[in-house]
Amino acid sequence: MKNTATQVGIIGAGPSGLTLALMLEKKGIKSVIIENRSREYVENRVRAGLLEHNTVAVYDSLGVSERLHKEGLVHHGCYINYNGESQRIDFEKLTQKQVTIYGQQEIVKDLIQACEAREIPILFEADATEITNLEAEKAVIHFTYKEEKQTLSCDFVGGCDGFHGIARKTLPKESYKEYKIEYPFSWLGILAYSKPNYEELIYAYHSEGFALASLRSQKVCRLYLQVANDDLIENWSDEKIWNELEHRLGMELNRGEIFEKSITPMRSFMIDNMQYGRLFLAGDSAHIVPPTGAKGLNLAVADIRNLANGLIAYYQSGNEDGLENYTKKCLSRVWRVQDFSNFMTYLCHKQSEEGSFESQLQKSKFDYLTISEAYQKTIAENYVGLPFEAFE
Ligand code: RFL
Ligand code: PHB
Repeated sequence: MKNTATQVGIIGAGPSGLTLALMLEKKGIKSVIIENRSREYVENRVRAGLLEHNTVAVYDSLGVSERLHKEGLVHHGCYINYNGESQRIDFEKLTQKQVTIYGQQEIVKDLIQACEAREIPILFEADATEITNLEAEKAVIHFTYKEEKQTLSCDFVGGCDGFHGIARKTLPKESYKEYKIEYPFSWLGILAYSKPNYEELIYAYHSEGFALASLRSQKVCRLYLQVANDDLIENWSDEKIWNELEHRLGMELNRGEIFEKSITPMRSFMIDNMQYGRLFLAGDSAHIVPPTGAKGLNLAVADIRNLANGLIAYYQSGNEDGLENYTKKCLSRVWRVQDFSNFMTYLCHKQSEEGSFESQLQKSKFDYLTISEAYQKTIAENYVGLPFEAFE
């Protein structure tokens, strides 16, 4: 059995783990990343696409945003539609801020490349199985790498291993309370080689269900449809997907080859404690938001900023305040993002029969949006991302 040591052991090479490693490296703090998937798998996993200005600023400060600025698309507004009526939310006018469209897998590629260049070790296909000694001087991550059992001893563990990882399961059950909503609908998402014939994202409520038109570039569209939780991808031919998207969005689309399609359940989930002893959770390991607010990756980066600042203060001056208050610092933002993501989900999805009390309230919210700049501003400032400082 091989035993190694580092300052911060990180489980997971998603946006959380990679960003943490790079923030620490900038201040000379050593880390090792343990990732159970292959590099190819991680770099091609299709997920998020929308970055807040806060997230872009973090990547600028890490010197990893050159390609993001070259290939990313800056958006100054988006549309919210309701059965054919349309309201633009003007981010620029309402908040003087923008968002950037850039695929999560592209960020992950850029971050892995930067880790490589800065000699941060990433062990791919290394499966973390247990975290022990959380209350001792050194914590230990147990993992299997190339069929060999190994350990990594470290001062701290970054539990950046997503919703299905081991970090959250390692927290003592009595140390947290869990909150969750499982929505009665899912998203069928596609990527297609076609030129988008819309310039900004369109969130569309339709009596037959929600649709979202997004994009990745001038050649690739990213589109989503609300489907039932028990629906199967086999039920959706390419033709049926395009027909339904056009119907719900109320516009013709440039159809092209669909090269990725999958169904994702929608849930809100969080725990109200993100640390125990030497273990700190960040990103999807601690919370999931439904994607309607485009917030999951952005929230992960906000957690990581708090964790990195706490670790840097500890290593630079022995000050443990940032680490002790880590959960508290994160939770106020997590609750805000949970509320916004839940709000956008209920605003845009078909949940009850048209004409019911709930659906009339939903329509009334949309009508209010068309007459109130204050309401639009509330949506815009959450959507582009409230400043980090607002939660400090
Ligand atoms: P990740 O990306 O899940 O990474 C966790 C990593 O840990 C590894 N792992 C392990 N490694 C070693 N040992 C173990 N035992 C391990 N267990 C797990 C996994 O292989 C993985 O590589 O979590 P992280 O880093 O916290 O990042 C979170 C984001 O990925 C997520 O929040 C976003 O993708 C959510 N999301 C969106 N976020 C946005 O900010 N903007 C968006 O526009 C947006 N759109 C979306 C989304 C998520 C979606 N899906 C598919 C859930 C759209 C969709 C459809
Ligand atoms: C995406 O482009 O994948 C995307 C954009 C906005 C969302 C969710 C996903 O709210």
